[in-house]
Parts: sequence; structure tokens; C-alpha cells
Amino acid sequence: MKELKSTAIPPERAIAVAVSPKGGDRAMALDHLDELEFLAETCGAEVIAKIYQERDKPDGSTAVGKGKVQEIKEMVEEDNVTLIIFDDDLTPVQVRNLEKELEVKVIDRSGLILDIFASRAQTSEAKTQVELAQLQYMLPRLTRMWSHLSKQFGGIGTKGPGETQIETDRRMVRDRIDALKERLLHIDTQRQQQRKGRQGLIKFALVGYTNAGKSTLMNAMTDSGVYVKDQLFATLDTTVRSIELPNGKKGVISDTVGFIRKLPTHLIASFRSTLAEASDADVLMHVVDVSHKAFREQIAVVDETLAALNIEGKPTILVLNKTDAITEEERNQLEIEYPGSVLISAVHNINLDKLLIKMQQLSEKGVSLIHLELPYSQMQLLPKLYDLGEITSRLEHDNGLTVEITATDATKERILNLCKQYVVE
Ligand SMILES: Nc1nc2c(ncn2[C@@H]2O[C@H](COP(=O)(O)OP(=O)(O)OP(=O)(O)O)[C@@H](O)[C@H]2O)c(=O)[nH]1
Ligand SMILES: [Mg+2]
Repeated sequence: MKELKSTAIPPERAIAVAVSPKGGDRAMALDHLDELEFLAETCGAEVIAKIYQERDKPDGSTAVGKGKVQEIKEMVEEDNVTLIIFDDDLTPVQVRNLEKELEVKVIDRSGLILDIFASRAQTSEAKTQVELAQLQYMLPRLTRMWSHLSKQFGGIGTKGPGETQIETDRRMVRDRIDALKERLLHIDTQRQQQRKGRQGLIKFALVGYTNAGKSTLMNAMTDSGVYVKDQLFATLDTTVRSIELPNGKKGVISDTVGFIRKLPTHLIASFRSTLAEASDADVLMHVVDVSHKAFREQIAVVDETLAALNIEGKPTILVLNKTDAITEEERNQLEIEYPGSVLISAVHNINLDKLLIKMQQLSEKGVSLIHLELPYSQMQLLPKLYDLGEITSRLEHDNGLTVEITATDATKERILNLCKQYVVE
């Protein structure tokens, strides 16, 4: 009888490489390497060595320089390494030179993150967004891919497919990019419709570094069953659930994709529609894993990413999570360092009541009452006002209606634009 062989693909054996400027923060650079290892593991690769190199600046042709390339080559041969991952973006030229020398696959952090996103994407929206980002990442690298193919097959056509073929391919990729953008625009319109239905409700959005515990918190607060896992980018889509505040007011809370250091710009751009929920929110809840040694840097990365997406400046609650995994002394220290934050543990349900009260306080700050004297001749404005805010009182009299609208900061301006002249102070 024939022996059955396992069809499982053996995990890639990888080396992670970081090149840092001389005299930089070594501890931080090593931390980045650890994160790169976590990213690689998320992709199913096993990191067998991490290389950290200090240089004045990365070498133009191989990033690490000739000597280091030789060193890596020896490791590749000795340890059956199949993949080299660089923490910083490589130029197409650097990838080509490195692959030629080392004779294994070479990728950078952006490529790795795109790979993870591609394997995680479930919904048509996420898939479209990832494919768009992948193609945009690939476009400048097309020449390199072709030269690889021609090398691989040797013989006829070893000089590559020639400019014409590359141009044709570039055009095909560009056409596909246009088609995907079109599709995203359509998805965006649908989302806007959905969001319209939620106007008048207070909107909270969970944001934060990947693996901070956003989905765990969402589940703890709403029973929503969002996928939780100790891996990077467990969540790629947005889930929205209703939530009730201690004062009985209803709101919605959204959980979405997490951020990471050096998130490829194409990816940020193409995930705009997923992140629209956050940009539309009244209150942001910035979830932080305080048990992570680099959490302060992670806070900064999230703030920067929010700024890049123009989602900054909203009322924000700093939610310091995983406090069960730190000491009491550290917890006391955090309370002093981050006044106004809420220390919680999403898995152990610690202080979620405190968080709800904070959410209520912040949402009240963002809510204002607008009083209007609306003449009967302007009744066509009423349906629009119902759409934008919550009409909390309505009194008919001889000349028209006296209306009180409860509006959030986000909608107040739009209401005022619509009927400024009818506002009574
Ligand atoms: N110790 C501890 N672990 C937690 C806590 N909250 C979440 N975790 C764990 O942290 C890991 C990540 O949790 P998720 O909720 O998936 O994190 P996320 O922010 O949604 O991550 P992405 O969707 O990947 O961006 C899981 O293994 C959780 O069990 C907490 O309060 N304490
Ligand atoms: Mg998640």
C-alpha cells in the first residue's frame, strides 16, 4: 500500500532583519524586531534568527551591505532558511540584489502586512481593499517580477519580456486598480446609507494598536461575538453594535481594524471606508495594551495614524487595558501618568462600569440642545432635522413650531447650516 504523505506545507523558516541608524535607540529597535517576528508568526513562518545591524544609513543596493549579506547567506545555507524579512521598506533594486545573492525570497514589513491582510480578509469590502493595496504595492515592482521570471526559465527570452510586455502588464494592473476603486466607492455609499440610519444615536468607536484587546472589549460590552485572538490583525472589518449607557441613553459602538507601526500607506488609504465608522464617531475609545513593554510607542503610532486619516481632535477616552497582567504598583503609576484614562481588564470584566460612566460623561459633553422657532412656511425642513438630530420637544403655536433638538457635536453644525436664522438663543 502506498504511504500517505502529509500535504501540509512546512512552515517557512525565516530570518528577521532590522537596519538602524548608528547611535539610535537599541532597545526600541529590538522591540521592533520582536514585533516583526510576531507578524511573521501570524503568517505561519518560524523566525529562527533575528539580525540587528547599525549603519550610518542603509546600503543602496542591499540595505545591509556586502559583509552582512555574506553572513546571512551562510545562515541561510546552514539552517535551511527559506525567507528573509526586512523591518523597513526595501526598494525594488534592493530586493532584486538580495534575492540574487541569497537565493531565497526577500520581503519587507509592508509586504508581510499585506500578506496577513490578504489571508484574513473575509468580506467583499476587506478583500477589495486588500487587493487594491496589494496592486498598488506591486505596481512599481513589476519590472523586478518579470526579470525574475525570465531568469527562472532561462534560455529563450532571458533578456526579459521587454518594455512592451511590462507596459501591457502595468496597464492591466492600473485598469484593475481603477475597477477596485470604483467598487470601493460603491461600498462607501452603502455604508453612508447605513450610518445615516444611526443619526441621533451617540457613536463610539474603538481604535487602537493591533492586539490591544478592542474586540475583547467589544464582546464584553455587547455580547457581539467578534473574533478574538492573540495574533495581529484578527479583525479586518467593522462591527457595529448597540449599547446602552447607565442613564438609559442608547448609542452604538464600533470595532474595527487595528493599527501598527509602519502600516503601508496604500493599506491605510484603501481601508478608509472600513475606518469611516471611526471618523464618523462622536467619541473615540483608544484601547491600549499596557502589559506590552512598548505601549507608549504604540499610543503614539495610533495617534499618528489617526492624524493621517484626519480622525484626530475628537473627544477620546484612553482605555488602558490588560491591567490584570501588570502589578498594582504599575497600575498606580499609570493612573498618575494618564489622568482621565480608565484602567480596565476586558477579559476579567474589571472597571467596565467605570468605563461606561466615562463614556456617558464624554458623550454628554458632545451633546447640545438647539432651540428653533420654525415658521409654518419652513415645514419642509422638519424631515431633515429628524434625520440629523433627536427632536426632544415639539410645540405647535399660531405662527409655527417651537422645536428642541438634541444634537451631537458632529451634527450640530449641519443643523445650524440648515436653519441658522430660526435659532432662538
Ligand atoms: N491579560 C489580558 N489579555 C487580554 C485582555 N483583553 C484582551 N486580551 C487578549 O489579547 C489578545 C488580543 O485581543 P483582541 O480582542 O483580539 O485584540 P484586538 O485589539 O481586537 O486585535 P486585532 O483585531 O488583531 O487588531 C487576545 O488573546 C485576548 O484574549 C485583558 O484584559 N487582559
Ligand atoms: Mg480585533
